[in-house]
Amino acid sequence: MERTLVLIKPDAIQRGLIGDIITRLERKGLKLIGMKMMNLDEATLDDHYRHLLDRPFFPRIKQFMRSAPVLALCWEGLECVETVRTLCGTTNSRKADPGTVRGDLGMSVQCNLVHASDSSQTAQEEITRFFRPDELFSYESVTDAVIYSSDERG
Ligand code: IDP
Ligand code: MG
Repeated sequence: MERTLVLIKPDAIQRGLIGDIITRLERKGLKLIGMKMMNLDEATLDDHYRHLLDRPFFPRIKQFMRSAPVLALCWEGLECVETVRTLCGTTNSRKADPGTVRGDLGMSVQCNLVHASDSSQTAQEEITRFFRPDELFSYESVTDAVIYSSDERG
């Protein structure tokens, strides 16, 4: 099974949307294997958003991401990197599809409620950035037998 990293961003924390966002991912059938509230420091954000270093809005997103704590979540599931990206919706919340987190709950590009890893490789890097190994939990999910077929469970 694949793993991915989700950050519930400061706007969602301020708006009281933690429960709504986690519920969507739980109800989808994903397994929560790590959860941690934290204040992000400059160095972590420089690393996490280094693909945007040259963009004019880079200082603004860092300031936004430090305006309140974030909730870091690690989820596990079959092809869950792509599945979670789909559930989050496109970056610009105004254009995100209805039914997605951003499409249902947001109006902004910057304040778009969630971060989700964009590839399996990025997910591994990001999980390591936000969680120590002992903060991730390996356990049998009793519902996997009805969430997946036997061949999908492997
Ligand atoms: P993603 O979160 O959908 O993967 P990225 O391009 O990786 O999008 O950008 C990271 C974050 O930077 C976005 O989620 C959003 O908060 C912010 N961001 C991206 N593009 C813009 C922009 O044009 N203006 C302001 N903020 C932006
Ligand atoms: Mg991204």
